[in-house]
Amino acid sequence: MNALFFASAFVLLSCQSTPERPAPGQPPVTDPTPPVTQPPGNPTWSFDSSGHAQLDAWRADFAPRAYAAGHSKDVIHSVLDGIEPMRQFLSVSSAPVDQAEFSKPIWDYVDDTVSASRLSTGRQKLANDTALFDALERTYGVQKAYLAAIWGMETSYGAVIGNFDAPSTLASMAAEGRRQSFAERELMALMTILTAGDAYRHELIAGWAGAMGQTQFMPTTYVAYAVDWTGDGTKDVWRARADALASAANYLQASGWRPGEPSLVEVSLPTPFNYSYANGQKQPTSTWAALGVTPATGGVIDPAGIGQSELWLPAGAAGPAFLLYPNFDVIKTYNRADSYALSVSLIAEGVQNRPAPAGAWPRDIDRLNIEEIKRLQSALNQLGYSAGPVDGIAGRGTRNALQSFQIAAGMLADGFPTRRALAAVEGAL
Ligand SMILES: [Ca+2]
Repeated sequence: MNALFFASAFVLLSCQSTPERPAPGQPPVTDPTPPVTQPPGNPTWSFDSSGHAQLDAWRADFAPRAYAAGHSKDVIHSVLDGIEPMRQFLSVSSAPVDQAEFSKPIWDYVDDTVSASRLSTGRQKLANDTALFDALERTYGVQKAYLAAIWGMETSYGAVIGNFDAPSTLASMAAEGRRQSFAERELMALMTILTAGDAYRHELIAGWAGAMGQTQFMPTTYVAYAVDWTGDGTKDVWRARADALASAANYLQASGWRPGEPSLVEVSLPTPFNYSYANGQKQPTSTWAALGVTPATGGVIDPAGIGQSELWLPAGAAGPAFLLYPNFDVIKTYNRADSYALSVSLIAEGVQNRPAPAGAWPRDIDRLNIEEIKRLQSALNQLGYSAGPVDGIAGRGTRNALQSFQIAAGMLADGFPTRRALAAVEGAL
């Protein structure tokens, strides 16, 4: 993904045609470079022009470096011959690349991703593939509802895996420059995949940012975690749903998934409630109970007996409330957005016929646009509440700073950026 990471309350998308599609993690993988000693001498490199000077210049520079890293000349040519400039990274006409950014409230993101059709399809997929999901849950310890939820979120259960050529996509990202070393690492992982015979060159199909297959693995993630569940000798995350799902389960297990535990539990808060407890800090389950925090939809607030959790109010005091457990952070190794982990969690509930969230979103609240969030951040910084960079993204730093201001001002301290909060902060300058 780009250096843009989602804020907890607002989701920043670059544009409709190229939604943020972060990698399944950038895990601490081993260097995918094969330990090959090259024959002596420097081969000469010759490629047909891609028609894009910047891409050609980058390729001429990268090919010998990939060779020096141990990849064979044949494989380097296989990956780099015929690459084309991709407009999501490189301007290919006189029309500028659309980089319009807009903020989107988290409830719109949840509405879009936790749709009725996605839930009903998920239930069907679980019912049709019970044996597979049960076996994956037994093997990797990841509950099948969460596996189905990630599959549904990433590619609508394999229906939308993208149609970009992965080498062209990553080469364009590299040539664009801002994420050059990341993209080059991923390209070398593609070379490793071809060398291992896991896929043919023409099968390297990806989403717009290079993530591949039904569970959207970046190439380095594929090299480190992809699994041949079907036993046919290839890790076909594109066409074999069993390989893709096993690979995702293997990745989640390696990222620290805790078997049998929920990622979150929706709760109800008493009135009045001291919202300053929703500050990103964990509290013991006994503290939540003593404060009057109760489960929103029955059961108990800590069904797995984990012992502590963080209270999260994704839309402030007027919206639903959740206790976050460690698996929430494991989901975020797939995609660093809180909103993504929330949607995966809600889909996992929904495919088990547990409607969530039970609490209503504050759809009519006077939330802030990007310019107003920048004003809020600037004012908080001037007042000595460190909101971090003035970037128009109301992430945790901004919200914690606002909450500190609200506590000092004796206001309802939920850290949620509304016009009323902005007026109070600017009024204190
Ligand atoms: Ca296979």
